[in-house]
Amino acid sequence: MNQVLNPATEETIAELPEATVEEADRAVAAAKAAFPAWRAVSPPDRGRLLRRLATLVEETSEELAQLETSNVGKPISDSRAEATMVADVFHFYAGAVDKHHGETIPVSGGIDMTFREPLGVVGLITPWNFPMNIASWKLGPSLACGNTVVLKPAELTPLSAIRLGELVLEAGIPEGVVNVVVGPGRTVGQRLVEHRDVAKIGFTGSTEIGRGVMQAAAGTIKRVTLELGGKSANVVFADADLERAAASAPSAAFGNAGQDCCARSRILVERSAYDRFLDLLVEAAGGLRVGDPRDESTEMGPLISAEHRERVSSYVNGNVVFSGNVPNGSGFWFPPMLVEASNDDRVAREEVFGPVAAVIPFEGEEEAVRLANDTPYGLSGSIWTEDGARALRVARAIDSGVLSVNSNTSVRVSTPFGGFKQSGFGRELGLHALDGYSEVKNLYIATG
Ligand code: TXE
Repeated sequence: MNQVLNPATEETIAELPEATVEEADRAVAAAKAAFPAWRAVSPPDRGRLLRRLATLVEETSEELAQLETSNVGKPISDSRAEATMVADVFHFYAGAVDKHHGETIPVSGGIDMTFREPLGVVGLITPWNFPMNIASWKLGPSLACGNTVVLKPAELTPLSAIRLGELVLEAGIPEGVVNVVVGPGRTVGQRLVEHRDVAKIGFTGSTEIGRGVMQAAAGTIKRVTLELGGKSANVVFADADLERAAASAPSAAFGNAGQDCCARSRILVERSAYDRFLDLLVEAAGGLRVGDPRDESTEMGPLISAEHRERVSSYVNGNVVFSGNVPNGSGFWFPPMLVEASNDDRVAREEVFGPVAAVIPFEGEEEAVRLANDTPYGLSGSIWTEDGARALRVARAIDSGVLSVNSNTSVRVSTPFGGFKQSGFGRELGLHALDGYSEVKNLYIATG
């Protein structure tokens, strides 16, 4: 039995049987059987079903948000925003179904055209940090392209995926099109990656497991999209609006208790503004409200598990310039922390996945770019400056899939999201995601 906990109280909120490899096989078989009929549904009708799903998510959004908060420990205001995003994602892909199409290409002797074909059965493997959001980012384009799905949520946070699976059926999407299998990664997840009837794996999780997924996928030349870890830089130049940059830096590093692949966990600050910025940053971090995730004003909740807290605490050494307060008693609490560091320190090199951010000085634009790029990751990042030309120069020079200027946001429904380097490859969200869930077929017709 899988005991599902509320990380803010350590109470068991659900007990679920763990799926076996045989059940994973049955889910794949169901998805395979459902595929011919699902791919044959006309694009406007597929769009209509996705739109109905989006509307159902809207109608169920409070329930979904409460479920996510109790299972992940994230503040209710965040969960509500995430539920809204799930609906928006399904609305977006409902509208995209008939806008992702082929082309005709001028050739001699005939006519050449391309088609976008679905892949077949896709395996979607999701992590515990944004369970329902990340599930929707993969479900939306998978279904829009005409694939059928086996979704395997993380063991710690399966509840919203199960509820989404129910809503899929309620929306009228036929049985077998979406199958949710709750089971361990090393058995059920691994089985999906190796299964010969699974055409593609859409994976979000750690770089370490992602590496194994890529290796295991080689056996069947499976397509993979990997959205992996990050160690994103928040680059603050001396000419920036320091107040704004400092006010936004704590939530960029400590949002979701730092369990965010886009966390700006390396705060790079130009030396000439370093002392002033650090004062502002510490003051802003002190204002962060850590506590009961059900409270509307809470900005940071607990970590996901005791084991994870142990791992996060191993990163704390060096010069801690700020450590916040956390509630007493049960719950996997860990205080937000700012540590002065060099980019060579472990806290600046590895993904902590907790509320511990490194503050690192730099000297000038060249060093800023060098430090920002001195990491195996390349997922996200920010540049704060009032100089527009510099913002563009630095943005082009940083090897990262997603960047923002004078903002710490990373994810929007309509824009591509994904990594460079060891943060993975393939893009989620926007129209780009559709490329990852379809195959291009080229057809030539001789007319001579
Ligand atoms: O990730 P895992 P976890 C990072 C972060 C975190 C660490 C561990 O550093 O501390 O990963 O988190 C499934 N074959 N990120 O344990 O282990 C697993 O069941 C197939 C970064 O959640 O990578 C789960 O469903 N699947 C991150 C999913 O993979 C397997 C998000 C992710 O698990 C498998 C989360 C296998 N052999 C964690 N083994 C981000 N980039 O957002 C496990 N899984």
